[in-house]
Amino acid sequence: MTLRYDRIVLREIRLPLKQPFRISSGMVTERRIALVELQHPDGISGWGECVAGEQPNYSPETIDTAWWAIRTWIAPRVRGEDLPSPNAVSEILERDFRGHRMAKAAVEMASWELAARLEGVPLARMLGGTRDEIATGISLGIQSSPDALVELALAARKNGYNKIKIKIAPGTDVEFVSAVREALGPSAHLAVDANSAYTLDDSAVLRRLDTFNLVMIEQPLGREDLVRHAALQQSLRTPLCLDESITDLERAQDMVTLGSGRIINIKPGRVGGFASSLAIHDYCWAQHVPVWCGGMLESGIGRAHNVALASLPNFTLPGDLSPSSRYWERDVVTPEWTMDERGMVRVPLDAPGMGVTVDMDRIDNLTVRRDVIGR
Ligand code: OSB
Ligand code: MG
Repeated sequence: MTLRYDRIVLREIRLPLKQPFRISSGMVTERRIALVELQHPDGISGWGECVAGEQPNYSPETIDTAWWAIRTWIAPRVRGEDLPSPNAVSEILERDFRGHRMAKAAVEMASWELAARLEGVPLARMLGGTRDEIATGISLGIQSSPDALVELALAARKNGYNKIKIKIAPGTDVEFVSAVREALGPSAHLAVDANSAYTLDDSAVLRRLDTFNLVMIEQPLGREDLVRHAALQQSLRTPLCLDESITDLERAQDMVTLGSGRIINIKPGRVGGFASSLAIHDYCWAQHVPVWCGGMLESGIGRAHNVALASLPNFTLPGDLSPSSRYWERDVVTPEWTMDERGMVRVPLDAPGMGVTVDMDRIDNLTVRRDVIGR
């Protein structure tokens, strides 16, 4: 069956987080999530989730700019066309529109999900995934004290998480990381993520962080600043991992050329979708640069896409793929996402598409706005 959608339903749902999540540039207590449903003429739907936040503090996009971009340019551009493959979606959108990667990704990833359903194959397999379970890490938000953070880190280890990532910012860094390292011992896989909160003037602090044997320091400097990241990487033993800075394949190539980092956090929403993620994955694999799949506090729909992507062979580091119950009282898919005592999440391989079912009653209850493109 050809890939085609004549009707696109955009919905905004609101999902309160069990615990507020604080990063260096802002705090989230409730996720406002835009969901994309692409409807094939035969009654089959493909689902996508937009990862843009409410505020432009992680990237310039927000849910409201993405909503506007999807309904005004992106959805009308690809709706009602016979598409030879989901790759055509990213080709068209990249050629015709600049930026708006999270908006494009929501539609592009839904196109892959729809294509997988139409072909009757699991999304993970369609993307080229080879694993049937993914090692999972946790990303712990900024806490009020080192003791509070230590308590969460100990609980995370007890739950089986394979990596603990600590959000840091100037003033909540060395003391906090040191306390967790002390409590968890020298062999625990610890990482930090600054979300661009530092500059090269903070090199004294960054050198202290270099002494904790961290598996990586994620995005210490500005999101567009590959040059200064390269200078910093030169002065540190710890690998730098880039998140915000990698918006497409070219930026990944620039990172390698300049030496701005040694690891990439691939978030498909950030790079425009799956085609771009696959290109970055393949390039990094050839360059011996390990990648892992980051999270954006997704609902069970976005998580399904992330889990499918993380099943590819060069995703060799644990992903930020916490189970549904870490974020939500109740998720929007069945079954909910779970993690076993070894900190592994199973890749659904016995159903076509993303492998979980969208709970339409739950979605309807949570929907605060809706827009339909097409008839
Ligand atoms: O930098 O990885 C990040 C959440 C919101 C914005 C940026 C980031 C994050 C996370 C959350 O770290 C990870 C998760 O989804 O559990
Ligand atoms: Mg990050």
